[in-house]
This record gives sequence, structure tokens and C-alpha cells, in this order.
Amino acid sequence: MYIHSISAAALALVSLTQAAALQARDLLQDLQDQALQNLQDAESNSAVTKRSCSVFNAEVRRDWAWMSSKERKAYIKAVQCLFASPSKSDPAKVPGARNRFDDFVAQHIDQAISIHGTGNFLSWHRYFVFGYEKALREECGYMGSQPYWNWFTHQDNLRASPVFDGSDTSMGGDGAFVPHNGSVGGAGLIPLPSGEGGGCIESGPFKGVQLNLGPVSPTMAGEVKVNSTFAYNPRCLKRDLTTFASSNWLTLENLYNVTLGAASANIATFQNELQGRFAQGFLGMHAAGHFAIGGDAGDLFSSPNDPVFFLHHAMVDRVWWIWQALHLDQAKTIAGTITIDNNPPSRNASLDDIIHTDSLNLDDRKIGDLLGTLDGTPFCYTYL
Ligand SMILES: *[C@@H]1O[C@H](CO)[C@@H](O)[C@H](O)[C@H]1NC(C)=O
Ligand SMILES: *[C@@H]1O[C@H](CO)[C@@H](O)[C@H](O)[C@H]1NC(C)=O
Ligand SMILES: *[C@@H]1O[C@H](CO)[C@@H](O)[C@H](O)[C@H]1NC(C)=O
Ligand SMILES: *[C@@H]1O[C@H](CO)[C@@H](O)[C@H](O)[C@H]1NC(C)=O
Ligand SMILES: [Cu+2]
Repeated sequence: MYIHSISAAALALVSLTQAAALQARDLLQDLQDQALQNLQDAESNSAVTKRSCSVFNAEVRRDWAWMSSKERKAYIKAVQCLFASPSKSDPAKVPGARNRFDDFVAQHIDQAISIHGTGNFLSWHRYFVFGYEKALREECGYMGSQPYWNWFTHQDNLRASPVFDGSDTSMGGDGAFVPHNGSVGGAGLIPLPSGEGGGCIESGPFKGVQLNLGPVSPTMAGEVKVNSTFAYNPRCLKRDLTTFASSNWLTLENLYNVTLGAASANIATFQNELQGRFAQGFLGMHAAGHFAIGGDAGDLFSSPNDPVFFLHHAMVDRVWWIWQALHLDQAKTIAGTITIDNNPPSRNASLDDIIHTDSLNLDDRKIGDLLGTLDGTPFCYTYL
């Protein structure tokens, strides 16, 4: 038995039991509806009139599964265009970059240890995905918005997901099966069994694509680390769809916890639960997504080599966006330091800290300017 539709008001009540929420036909849809409602209410109650960006005119990012074949093909074509366009990275710094897609990989490699387990984790990745979406639009003629990978369907059969089914309207299928001993997630603490892939992507649009950078910190057995951080290392894109990771951690229970449950209390508990409790064997939804894709996507540094990275991080961003809309009084707070899991110990991140993006054609921005997706500058988008 499921509850037909939890009323918006009921959802907002902390008294709603977790069990009730989990029985809901679609917790995610209820959260989404409540988030949009809260943003609309906030706007109609706001004293500020005539904002250039509003929840009513913002770009809308959508679920890959809900896009038409034509829309998906337009997105895929634009991503392929980035792979075919010249790099803008400084060759002295990034000798291995060969194309525009590599610039994004290089940016993430360069900053990896100061953008994960830090106070800028959410805002940095929000800006990164935005920069990618902007490049698709401005440099590759894409007219749509950045799609997301909805984690909460096909968790028990990733190969059937419209993101991974290997059709020409997917982001490519699994890797070819190469026997291996699995992967190790969660900063080396959480062993994951091998999926049915492990080799080069076998089907769909990214079959045969050439990667040039990384792996810098490979996590799948048998992968060989590149000799120097930005060296040229041409090879195929490897995937190992790992249902073990998706079915264990991409769960409605975990979604509930970070949006309405104990972990939703403040930005620190939210982002920490989302990023996992590795010492306790809990991968968390962010890392679980990376390891569900597997292969190149499991590398802390060079994970953007797999173009699904951007659909995954759009979903991370969407869950943050939902949390923010459900906690409007805390939406513009941050927590965490400026070093990965505060190692080595460092000061707290501040709203005035600058996010730099080198060759991505984005202006440097303060973290504080990257917290609202409807602030107009630089962002004006919502999710559906
Ligand atoms: C897996 O690990 C075992 C034990 O270390 C080893 O004997 C075996 O060769 C490995 N298999 C592969 C495919 O690497
Ligand atoms: C690293 O360097 C060694 C020795 O120069 C070479 O044999 C190997 O192919 C290189 N590996 C990669 C991944 O570039
Ligand atoms: C919810 O998150 C908190 C951390 O904030 C954690 O202690 C707790 O175990 C989580 N609950 C579930 C059911 O996972
Ligand atoms: C850093 O932030 C934490 C809470 O997120 C706070 O308890 C601590 O006092 C802050 N440290 C400094 C030096 O401001
Ligand atoms: Cu990252």
C-alpha cells in the first residue's frame, strides 16, 4: 500500500514519519513539488518586485528519462562537439589536453583536493556543471539545459536505465566485460564487487571515444595511474556499471535523510551525509553515483572523463537545490574547511572565498554568489 499523494503541508512537517514517507509512491516527486512551491511562495511574498530571474522564467533542468529522443540526441551531439573542439588549456600546464572536453577534466584534476570534503564542494560543482552547460550552449550550439540522472529509478538494474542502456539515445552502455577484482570506493575504505563491465564502453554514442588525461587516482582493479598529473595518456573510456553501489546507497531512505530526516538539520549534516561516512562503510549518494558508473568515473581527480559525470553532478546539485528550497532560512549557509576532509587542518571556508575556473570561460566568483540558482547572476535555473 502506498500513500497516494502526501499533501505539501504534510511534507513540510517534521512529524511526518519516515516510514510514511518511504511508503510514498514517489518521495522524490513530493520533494520536488514542495521545493518549487516554496520558491514560488517566497517569490510572491518578496518585497523585491520585477526580478530579472524568477522561478517562472528560469531555465529548467530535466530528467534525462523525460527528454525526447530528439532532445537527448541534441545533448549528445553537443558533448561530442566538445570532444571535437580545440582545447583552451595552457599547454605548458596541461600538456595532455587535446580538446575542449579535456579542459573540464583538467580543471577538476587541478583542484580535486580543495573541492571535495570542503566548504566549497557543493558550490564549486554547481559552478562547474554550469560552465559545462554554458560551453555546450555557447560553443556547441546546444539549445537545451543540462539534464540530470535520476538516481532513483533502475538502481537494481543500471543497464536498463535510459542513461546507460547503450542505445543511441543513452549516454553509452556498460564497459565490455573484463574480469577484475572490483573497485575500492570511499577514500580506499569501501570495497565494491566487480560489475559486469570494466572495459571500454561497448555501445551507444561514446563507444570509441578517446580520453587523454588521467587516471590520476584509479580505483578499479587493474587500472594504471598516469605517470604525471597532466600527461597525455590516450585510451578508451572504461565503465563498470556497479549495481551493488546503486542499490545500497542510491536509496529513498538516504534521500529522505538528507532532505527531511536527521541529516537535513543544517548544511553541515546535509553535505556530510551526501558525501558519505566512509570510515563507517557508508558510501553516501555522491560517491555511490560515481561508483555505480564505475571505471573512469571513480577517480577522485579525473572522474569528469566520463560524460555522465555532468548528469550525476546535476543530480547532486538538484538534491542540494531541494534541500535549499525546503530550508530557505539556511539556503545561503556553508560549512566545512578549505582542505579535503580538513586534512591537513585548515580554516573554515568563507562566503567570500573565490572559486577560480582558469580556462573554462567563466568569471571568478565568490562562493556566496553561487548559492542561489535564481539569483540571476550567474545562475537562473530550476529543476523539474
Ligand atoms: C583477483 O585477486 C586474486 C587474489 O589477489 C588474484 O589471484 C587474481 O588474479 C585477481 N584476478 C584478477 C582478474 O585480477
Ligand atoms: C609511464 O612511464 C613508463 C616508463 O617511461 C611507460 O612504460 C608507461 O607506458 C607510462 N605509463 C603511462 C600510463 O603513461
Ligand atoms: C541519517 O544521517 C545521520 C547523519 O546526519 C546518520 O547518523 C543516520 O544514521 C542517518 N540515518 C539513516 C537511516 O541512514
Ligand atoms: C568553523 O565552523 C564550525 C561550524 O561549522 C564552527 O563550530 C567553528 O567555530 C568555526 N571555526 C572558526 C575558527 O570560525
Ligand atoms: Cu568532483
